[in-house]
Amino acid sequence: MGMTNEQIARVFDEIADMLEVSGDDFFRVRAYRNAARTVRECATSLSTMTPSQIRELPGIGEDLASKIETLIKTGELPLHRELSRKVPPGLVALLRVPGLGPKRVRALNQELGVRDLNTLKSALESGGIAKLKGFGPKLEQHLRQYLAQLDNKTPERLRYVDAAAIVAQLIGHMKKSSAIVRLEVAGSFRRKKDTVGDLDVLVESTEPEAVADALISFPMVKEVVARGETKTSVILQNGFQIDLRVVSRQSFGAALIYFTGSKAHGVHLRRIAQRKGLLLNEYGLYREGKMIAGQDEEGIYRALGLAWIPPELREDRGEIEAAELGRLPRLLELEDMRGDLHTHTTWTDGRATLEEMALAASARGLEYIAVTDHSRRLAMVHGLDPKRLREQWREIEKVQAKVPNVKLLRGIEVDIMEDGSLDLPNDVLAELDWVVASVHYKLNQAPNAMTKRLIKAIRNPHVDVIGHPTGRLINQREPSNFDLDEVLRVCREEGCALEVNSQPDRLDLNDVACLSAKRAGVRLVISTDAHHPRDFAAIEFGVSQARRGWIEAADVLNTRPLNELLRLRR
Ligand code: DGT
Ligand code: CA
Ligand code: CA
Ligand code: ZN
Repeated sequence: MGMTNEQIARVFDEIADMLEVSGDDFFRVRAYRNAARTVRECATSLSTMTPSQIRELPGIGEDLASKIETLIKTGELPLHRELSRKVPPGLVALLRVPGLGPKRVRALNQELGVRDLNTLKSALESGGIAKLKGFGPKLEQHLRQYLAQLDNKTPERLRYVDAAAIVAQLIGHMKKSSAIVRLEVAGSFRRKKDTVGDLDVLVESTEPEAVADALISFPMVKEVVARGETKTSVILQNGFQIDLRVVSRQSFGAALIYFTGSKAHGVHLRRIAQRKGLLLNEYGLYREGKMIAGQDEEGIYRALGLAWIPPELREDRGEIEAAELGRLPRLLELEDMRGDLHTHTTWTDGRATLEEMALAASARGLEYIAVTDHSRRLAMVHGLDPKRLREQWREIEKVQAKVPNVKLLRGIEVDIMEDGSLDLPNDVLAELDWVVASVHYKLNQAPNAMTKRLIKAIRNPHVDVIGHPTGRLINQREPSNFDLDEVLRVCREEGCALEVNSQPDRLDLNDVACLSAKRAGVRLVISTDAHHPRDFAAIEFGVSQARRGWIEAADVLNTRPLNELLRLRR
């Protein structure tokens, strides 16, 4: 089975919490807390240690050692399971409320029936708390303020990448439950939206109780907000919500369509069903009360006269009409990407050398990368002036000899100045294989000025692509305002491309702008803006946004082999 030290430590911590709330012996609670700390701080993975080595760990006696062995072997512990059944999870969460220790939590539970944050709130409203032994008006006031402040925190939508990290952990946890036949994360996450409001998890199972238990025991869960027969909702420590629904095999496809959404897509599908005299809901597709499809998505779309629609397209932006006519786009795939045309190195603000980046590109099977460090305007990161740029070309030559299978293009990410001129002279730009031009300062110019600024850069014949065109940073900075249609028109006229920057907090252009670019006949470049070898993996996020924007391989320059790419340059 194998568990990480952190996972083992968490089980011990949870046992300590639950023992504490149920009023267990102080020394026993402390023994589990100490064990959790020992395990967490142990530099070797306990799963690889012999039983006698485990017994030698400080504070780990015979009893704890055999519990660790059971955990490693089976992934769980009878004591933990038993306590989880007895102690409501919301009660443990109350331990973390400032001012509430185990004694007070127990008193609240026994005297006032408080089980979690919600019931604590009701108890405060009905005013019984101040009268409890060991409480008082001051603590009551304190708790009120604390809960009010929790309410005011509107949780932000998570970046897709952060949701993906939670999903990976959730799947790792849930797959330990044998009750789960199939699990899909639906909702905006499956549609690969750039931000995700909450997770909608669908599970096929005949044991909904066991599936709900599995979710509730997910270590990141802070609070259970709803638990019904087939639906359970929890809130994680970071405020993010997970909605779980358990469905039967025969309805799985119908539920998947319904909960993948978008809502607009679902409403449109139901209208089509009605037109055909059918009824579509989250359980299936019915004709005169008889189910004619429901187990899989394809069958339902087919019965509606539609081709199966990739989740990224399900926004009711014309995909249903296209599916009816058999004219869905053949969406870009990750494997179509042949090169990366925006990368940085330690010559400016990258955190890996040119050689490390080239080797990483080679390991990922890229055919070419453009080395596009910053220009001199970005003095903070030692942007390149013409002299240092020429020095970099000598290093490119050397590294190219060592890494022959990835073509290294001499490039630059040149700054677009406030008036639209570029930060390096044209004769220098003319010597480069690839020029990205980007705005990095004064992003909040008036729309007219920004449109002019971009257009002037686009009109420069040496510019191949505009980098991160709107400058937005998800949850941090709004996109700059400009006339996108006008910019697209000039891009088309000049043959200048626009970038889809794949960094998880940029995703710029976004999905909708990708679609506008395609309709305007403007080519895209999908790049990672990698500052480190591990950043190359971010290409996945750029490709997802492009897919949401109906982009096909032919719309993207760096799906082309190198010779074709260079021929297509202006
Ligand atoms: P999010 O969570 O804000 O990022 O976006 P979604 O799309 O995941 O929305 P969510 O979690 O509220 O609901 C998941 C899916 O469930 C949604 O995409 C479509 C379906 N759904 C939810 N509420 C309704 C509704 O009132 N009518 C219909 N037809 N579908 C709904
Ligand atoms: Ca959702
Ligand atoms: Ca939801
Ligand atoms: Zn940049």
